[in-house]
Amino acid sequence: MLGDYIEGNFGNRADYGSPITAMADFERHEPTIPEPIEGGPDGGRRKFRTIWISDVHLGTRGCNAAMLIDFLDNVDSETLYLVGDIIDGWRLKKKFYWPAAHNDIVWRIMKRAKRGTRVVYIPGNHDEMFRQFTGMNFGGVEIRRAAFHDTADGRRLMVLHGDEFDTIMLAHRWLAFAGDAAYHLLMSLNNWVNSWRRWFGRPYWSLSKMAKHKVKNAVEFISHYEEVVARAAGERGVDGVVCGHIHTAEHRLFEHNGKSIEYWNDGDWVEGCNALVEHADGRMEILHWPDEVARRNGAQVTDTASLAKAA
Ligand SMILES: [Mn+2]
Repeated sequence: MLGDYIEGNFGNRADYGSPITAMADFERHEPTIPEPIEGGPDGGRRKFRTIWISDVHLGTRGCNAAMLIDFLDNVDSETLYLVGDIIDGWRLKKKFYWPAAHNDIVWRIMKRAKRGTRVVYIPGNHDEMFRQFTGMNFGGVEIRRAAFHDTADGRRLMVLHGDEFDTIMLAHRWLAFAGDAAYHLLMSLNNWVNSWRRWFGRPYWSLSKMAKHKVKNAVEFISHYEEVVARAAGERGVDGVVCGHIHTAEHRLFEHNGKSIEYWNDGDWVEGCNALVEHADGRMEILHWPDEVARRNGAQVTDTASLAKAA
């Protein structure tokens, strides 16, 4: 069919038209939730020098798309780093799940790139299929394996997803996948068992103990991971590192050969809904977006109350 099209009779308008008609299947879908106009009635967007987000997991039910849309509509930056696991290819391969809100997020990011924001996309392990396009540029979105970011106050930070330093990921890919599900199950079972313990006084099953052991292991794993990533940054001679991957937003300081190394993790948009931001002066901060929403709503309520009083 494609051969027919290429070798076909281009003089015949009818023949020429049919493959084009087939192309119309790829319709243009503008965002279902329209983007608010910049600098609109809500006083415009909070401007940052840099924003880092990761572990969005588009294509899964876990992704908190509504919260991320709210974030994107309320902030702006000169540079936006997408620090991996933005699209979850692992889950999409098993089951196709792509709600309108997930499409809206892609639209917002592409529009941002078009408006002039430098967008750097560093694929993670769940979106590793995009790593093959490293060095390329799609609609203003640069694809990189890692990046170096210079802050306004002159610090040099290494930016990467971080699965490169996940020993479980490296040794047993299947275990990383199974371990993730098992961990969540154990966490909920632990809660369940604890409430039963409250009723019966003593546990008749040792699962809670096991769950606690697993949680302790997870805490140790996170701590070890942070140390390994910071050490790698120290060996690279940079002042710090920004990563994602473990869904745990964090800022820690490590020592490497007498030099202080900053560890920053920008969290996730599954449970935490965190972003890492750099202010104009180079100061960095982890934002917990649900807290920001609560603060904003609180402020609005106060405003309405004062307005009511005035009236
Ligand atoms: Mn990851």
